[in-house]
Amino acid sequence: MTDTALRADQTSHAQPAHPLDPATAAEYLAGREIMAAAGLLAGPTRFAYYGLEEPPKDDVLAGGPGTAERRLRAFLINLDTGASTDVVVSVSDQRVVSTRTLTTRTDGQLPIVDSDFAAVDEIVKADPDWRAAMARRGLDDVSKIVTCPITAGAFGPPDDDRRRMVRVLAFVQANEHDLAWAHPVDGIAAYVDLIAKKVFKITDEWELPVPRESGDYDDEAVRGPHRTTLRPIEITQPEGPSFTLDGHLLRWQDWSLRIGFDAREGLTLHQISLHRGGRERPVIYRASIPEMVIPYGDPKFRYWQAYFDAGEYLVGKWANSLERGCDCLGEIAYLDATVTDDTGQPRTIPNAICVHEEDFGILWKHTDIFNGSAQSRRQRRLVVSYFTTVGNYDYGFYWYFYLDGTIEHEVKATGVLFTSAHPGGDHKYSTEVAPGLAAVTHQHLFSARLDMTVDGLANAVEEVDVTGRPIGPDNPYGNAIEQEVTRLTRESHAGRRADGAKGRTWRIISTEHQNRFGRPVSYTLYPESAPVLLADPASPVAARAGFAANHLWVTRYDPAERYPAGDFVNQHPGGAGIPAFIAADRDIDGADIVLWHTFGPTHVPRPEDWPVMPVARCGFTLKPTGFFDRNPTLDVPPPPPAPHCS
Ligand SMILES: [Cu+2]
Repeated sequence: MTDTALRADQTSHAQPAHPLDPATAAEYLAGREIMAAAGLLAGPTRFAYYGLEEPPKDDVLAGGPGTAERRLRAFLINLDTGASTDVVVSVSDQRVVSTRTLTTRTDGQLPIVDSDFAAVDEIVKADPDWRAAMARRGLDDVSKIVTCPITAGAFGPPDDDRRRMVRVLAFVQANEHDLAWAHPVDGIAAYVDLIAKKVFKITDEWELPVPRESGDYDDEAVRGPHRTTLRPIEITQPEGPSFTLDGHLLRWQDWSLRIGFDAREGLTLHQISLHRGGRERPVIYRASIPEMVIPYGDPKFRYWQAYFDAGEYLVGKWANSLERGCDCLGEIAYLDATVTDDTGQPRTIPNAICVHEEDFGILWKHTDIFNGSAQSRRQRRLVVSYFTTVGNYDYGFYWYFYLDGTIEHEVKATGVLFTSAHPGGDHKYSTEVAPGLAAVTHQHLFSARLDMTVDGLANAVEEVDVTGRPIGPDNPYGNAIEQEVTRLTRESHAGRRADGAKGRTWRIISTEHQNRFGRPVSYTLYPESAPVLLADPASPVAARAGFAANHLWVTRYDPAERYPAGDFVNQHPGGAGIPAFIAADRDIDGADIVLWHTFGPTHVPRPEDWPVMPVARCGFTLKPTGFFDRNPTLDVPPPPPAPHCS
């Protein structure tokens, strides 16, 4: 149980070894200097985003000279004027490549910056009307109140007039250890202009008692004494793990992939390939979860509550430092992540990315009734993961790679419910989770961007339904089960919903390579078929979260199309991202295509989710389908030292 020798600090060279390696601290500093020299950082200018601008796919695949150039992208905001600029610099060529000034009214606002949080607390607590409203509720001591700034969305006049703003809710935190989420001050929100640095509106709609019961789950008085009946479980790999990490290149069994990390997207995986018989077979060029929206379903007062955690808050920036034994068990290799603070100074998050191997039960097993052979093999998976905390929630993002070619993505949602005061009686929009404390029904809708390369760039998507057929001349006993295969040929027809009743899946086929049966090699996407966005299609949130209207979209690859809700999500009026991407209705049959998959739970909170929520899982699976000619794991040996398994 020692840290393996694969610690990745050794990989933080100033000069990255590969064009897709994450930006280094030295590169962030160099890029910052270029921006400063160009006069882009004058006054109180802050970095709302700063990250690697990846080279175009064609260049990377061709290994062309363009890949030697390293570019960074920054979103710069002047905190006094609100001037917002999208800048690309070339660190290797020492120049500003492009600058674009946003028209925030139509383009959207840049993400929330770190300093907004502290500023908002001061601004709200200094506002006399807000203080008076708190005093009326018996809350005279504002040092016992915490403020919670929430992105504003875009609701149009008279609700907002397109200024850069947040809406601020309040919670009581009676002492340092108290869990503030247990004590919402309901009915009141302060609307803060982040540029004018003042409260410009207060909505004070009702007063409900502040729920009193403690939610401090680490207080023995709340949780009771720790149970003493759990005996240790230890995972040992006496010969070390079976993977190797060379810089950011990870190899395990037939798999190879590159690990990236971005302040906005979090973990990114690149060039995921399988190697068999001396051949490299690409599967996915790039995989990430570039957006998520969490819309809440109470039509009163907090109708505006919906966060886009990647585009508005940058999920990667809030990544946790993981601890062996607590967060990950066994032989772990960690990679650090480098992001920046809002002045563009690099900040290293130690042990942000966890790589390890897990036993995963039975891979295959059979006791043959005719030849008497009894065989059993163990499944294993390679796990690449990170955890992040965005406000009240914590999310773990896990990518799994299996011996049989399966890829899975799993999100583990945990943390603390967002709370309000329960109005009493049967309230159809929320659950009472503690006396007088409510948690509103909401959704967590993630968007996976899967830039597929199944045996090359020429791919297409087939929708596969499995249906029973009525009794008829060809089906006299009614037992027929038929596959209905529909090719998705254009972007306008590729916005699709899952259908659990039809076992609907989507097959990503190569239009160039066949298996030994002469059929296209493919991978199949298995969705979970949970609800898509439940907000009315005419609602402001639906306009901004166009990606969440369907489980699947397929677009033709364009390096500029990276974010499913658009580049500038904060306060965007709507229509950006997927709806804009598919407007050209490009041909997606036999092309270089990207899949966008919406998944995630519709969360009706349970009392058991309070005061801290046991992990809720969601995700999707990609399985090889005729990608191999037969079960690719026949060569997996029986597990020693248990000869009776063979
Ligand atoms: Cu939830």
